[in-house]
Amino acid sequence: MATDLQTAHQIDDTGIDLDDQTLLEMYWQMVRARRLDERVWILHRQGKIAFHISGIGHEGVQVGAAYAMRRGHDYASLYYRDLAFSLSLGLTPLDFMLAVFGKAGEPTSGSRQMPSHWSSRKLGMLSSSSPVATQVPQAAGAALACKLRGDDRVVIVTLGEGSTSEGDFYEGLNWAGVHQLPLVCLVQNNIYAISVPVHLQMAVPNVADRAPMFGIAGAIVDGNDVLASYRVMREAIERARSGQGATLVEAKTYRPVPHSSDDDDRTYRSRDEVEEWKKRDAILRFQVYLRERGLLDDDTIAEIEERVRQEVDEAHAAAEAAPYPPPEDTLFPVFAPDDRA
Ligand SMILES: Cc1ncc(C[n+]2csc(CCOP(=O)(O)OP(=O)(O)O)c2C)c(N)n1
Ligand SMILES: [Mg+2]
Repeated sequence: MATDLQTAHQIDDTGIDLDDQTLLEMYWQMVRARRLDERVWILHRQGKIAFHISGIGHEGVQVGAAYAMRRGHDYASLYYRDLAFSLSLGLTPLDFMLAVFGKAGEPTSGSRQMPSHWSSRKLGMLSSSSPVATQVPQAAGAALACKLRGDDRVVIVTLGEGSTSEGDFYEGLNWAGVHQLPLVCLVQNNIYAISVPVHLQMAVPNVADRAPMFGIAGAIVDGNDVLASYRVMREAIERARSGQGATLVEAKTYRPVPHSSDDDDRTYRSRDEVEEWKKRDAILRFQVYLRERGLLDDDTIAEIEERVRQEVDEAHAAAEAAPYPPPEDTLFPVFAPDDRA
């Protein structure tokens, strides 16, 4: 469902069946991801960590998408912006902090990979690599495995709009169309690939316009509306689960911060543009909605902020105090353990 972003400051809760507790939990997930992310920016500016790639601005679509999944059952193949998505699937703030500090005990690779290369067998998160869009054919392969096994799992794969220029995107979705795979490809269109604006990336107005050429369904959603994102993703996931094939979902959103800690976004976009998008921030919009529903007020907002601050403080302190991996760890793990025994 297309949404006019110029006028969409409200939350579209049409057909949403989430109970009050779940709505508040989703709000907490978004705030937790935001505050954790902000803390990591500070750590970088203090010179305590080497690199950060931020998910700020993308929390609405990611939390909406994660809650649309059967978490712990479906598979997710995520990309570096997906902090809020990963936390919603069960990654902890400490897991992430260990990664940004490069410390021992980091669960995805013992800090062998850069931060934000999410993976967890336990949480159903496929391992990821740095070349963008390689996850799309990998996820299509996982979806084919689900289909061949005859289970009812769905694979959700995410990427940015710039990454849809890669051949892997076309190969993966072509395969998904041919084999009617239980795959949902979620493109988080934040209108920039580092400094390259979307109009230099593609000659059609929407990423989802390409869905018909793969023979799959397409949908566009306002990614700064958490409930609209939830609904569109849930429809796509149920379509996949019921054997009706893949969907290409495009969530329109924005990254109000630089691409990464190594980027100066003032060289390629105006401050006015950034400020304009900040008014459509997903957390603020959800907060207004929850206030109107009587689920939040100043006191409960402050309580949630305090709970989140404590959680971020604890994760930060524990990761900073943790040891670095021993040097010999560089020699392994190179191969996955043989778990057939
Ligand atoms: C194959 C490949 N080419 C280039 C890069 C460098 N690179 C990393 S992120 C990125 C931008 C991707 O933009 P987009 O897909 O829109 O996602 P966003 O960062 O905006 O969320 C680029 C070019 C890479 N990692 N892999
Ligand atoms: Mg982008």
